[in-house]
Amino acid sequence: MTRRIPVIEDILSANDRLADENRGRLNEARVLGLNLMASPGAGKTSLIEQTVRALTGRLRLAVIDGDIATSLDADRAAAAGATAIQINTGGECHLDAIMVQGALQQLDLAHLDLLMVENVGNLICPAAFRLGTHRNVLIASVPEGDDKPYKYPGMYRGVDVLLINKVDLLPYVAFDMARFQKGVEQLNPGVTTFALSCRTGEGLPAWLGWVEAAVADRRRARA
Ligand SMILES: Nc1nc2c(ncn2[C@@H]2O[C@H](COP(=O)(O)OP(=O)(O)OP(=O)(O)O)[C@@H](O)[C@H]2O)c(=O)[nH]1
Ligand SMILES: [Mg+2]
Repeated sequence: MTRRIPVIEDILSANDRLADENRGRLNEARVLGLNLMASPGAGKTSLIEQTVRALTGRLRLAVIDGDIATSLDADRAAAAGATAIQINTGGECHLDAIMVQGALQQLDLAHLDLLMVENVGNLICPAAFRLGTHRNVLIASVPEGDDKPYKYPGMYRGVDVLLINKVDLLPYVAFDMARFQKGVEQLNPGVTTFALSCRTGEGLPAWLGWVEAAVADRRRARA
């Protein structure tokens, strides 16, 4: 008889150990790490671009970009002004702690305040693998539909911050905000939520304020 579940548990616990090491390195340098997760095309890189443009000069930022192939997203983050490292997963549907560990070795953490990690676009696998970052941020977007909390509960349950992006499209898309928020509330009551548009800039200041406050908390925290 095969023993499949213990193997999966071993993989996850090995990943957890590496995630703890990553967390230790970030804590030592007092760098806030954010793990940005979302469906393909929800606006992860757009949010990174907006955040980098708004906070460069106030914070020292770096980006780790996870994708199956290409350096397109890291190129966008770099063009916006961040130090950016691309991880190509070679087909894997999520980042894991060892991939992030390799990228951290290429960064001068002592001279950073904020590290944003763009995970591979999907709502399933990234939720299962801790990276060592401090906060999980989920970017939902209006065109995806209001049923996503119901269909992908694992992702919605485990996040610390929820962004609802592309609110500029609300007049054109059948997205029932009340239904969406009811689903979120059942899974993750009271989760910090910001509705915004990376296209128009609506709602971005509240997100940027949250980021700056979280960075300040991290810098005050003991290593
Ligand atoms: N209308 C509108 N379009 C947006 C908004 N944010 C992002 N987009 C567009 O959505 C598309 C996907 O945005 P990305 O930022 O590349 O999305 P992503 O989540 O990084 O995508 P992957 O990395 O491929 O998973 C682009 O065409 C963006 O211009 C928004 O607030 N409103
Ligand atoms: Mg992207």
